[in-house]
Amino acid sequence: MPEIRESIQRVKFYQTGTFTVGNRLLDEDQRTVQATLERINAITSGHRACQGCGEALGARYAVDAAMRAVNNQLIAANATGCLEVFTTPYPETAWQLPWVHSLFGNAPAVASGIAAALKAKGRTDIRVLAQGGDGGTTDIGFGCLSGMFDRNDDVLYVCYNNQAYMNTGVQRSSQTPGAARTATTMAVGEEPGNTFGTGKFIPAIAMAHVIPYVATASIHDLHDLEYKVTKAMGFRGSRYIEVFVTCPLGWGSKPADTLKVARLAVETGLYPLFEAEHGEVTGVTKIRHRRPVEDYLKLQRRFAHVFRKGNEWQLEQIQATADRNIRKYGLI
Ligand SMILES: Cc1ncc(C[n+]2csc(CCOP(=O)(O)OP(=O)(O)O)c2C)c(N)n1
Ligand code: SF4
Repeated sequence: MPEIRESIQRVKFYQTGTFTVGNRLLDEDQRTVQATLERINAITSGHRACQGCGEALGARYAVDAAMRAVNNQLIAANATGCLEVFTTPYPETAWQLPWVHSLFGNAPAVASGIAAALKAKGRTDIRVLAQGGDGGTTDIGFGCLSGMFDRNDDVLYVCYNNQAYMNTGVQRSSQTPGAARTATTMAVGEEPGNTFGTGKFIPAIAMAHVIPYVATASIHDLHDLEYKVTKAMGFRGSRYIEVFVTCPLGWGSKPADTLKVARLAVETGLYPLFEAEHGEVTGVTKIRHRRPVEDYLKLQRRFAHVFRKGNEWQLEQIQATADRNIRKYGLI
């Protein structure tokens, strides 16, 4: 078991500037990509994401950081889903890099093909990014993703995890948490919302492939997201980053609470932030102020039923999940 270090905390609450964006008052080397002239605006303004969309925010930071890390020599493959739909309503596009729309389930295979073509042409300077939602990544696209990991193809795959199929009207995915209400897991019956004990945690499955780099990130800490994307681009071979992204429409949260909800997912322990290299955890982000899961759940209508009389057991199950993560990843 290697020594597990705490992920570097480059910006603290008491430092100059905000925790999330900008930081123009910080030294240049501490600023986010978005606060520098080097930013490429990979997703430019005018797209059609909902107000407060965490996926749009996460993708903007992730792709710009990847662009900077490889001197803007990047090609992206994008699975069908909200990110693709809100950025490319025909004949418009919000993308400012070479960008390919794949099918819903084959973004990893398309990216692998691009990487193979670049290798055949000897263009090792051009790098490849693939991205998609949790449905495209963990359900229909999982076979292609696992194959890409198995071959260790030179691709960074970024999954924007909003815990359901949002683009088609909020259906359950295998990343939907227990008790969450979706269009296909209604809040009715003895076990309202999604059942417990099902689903997949893809970062752990990615680690099981012993690929060079796996990380989880959240949009409430965009410095950390940029740091992990930049680090990922320093490796050759398959890399996987999963970004926890709030979806106000699907979760029934206020658009203004997008960052707060994401922060609480991490501070409750429900979404652990860590990094892993070659299958071993190498860093975890410790929880600064541990919060009970109620604080996170009460901001989202998809969990409203867990506060109803008789459903206390659901609350307990969710708290047990958070406690297990805290123990397993050593988050405190
Ligand atoms: C083979 C196939 N089945 C179904 C669809 C319809 N479809 C398009 S996007 C989508 C859901 C996308 O969900 P997710 O990948 O989680 O991304 P999100 O929209 O939540 O970002 C579905 C079911 C499709 N395009 N192709
Ligand atoms: S439905 Fe959710 S993921 Fe899709 S654009 Fe709206 S907020 Fe973003």
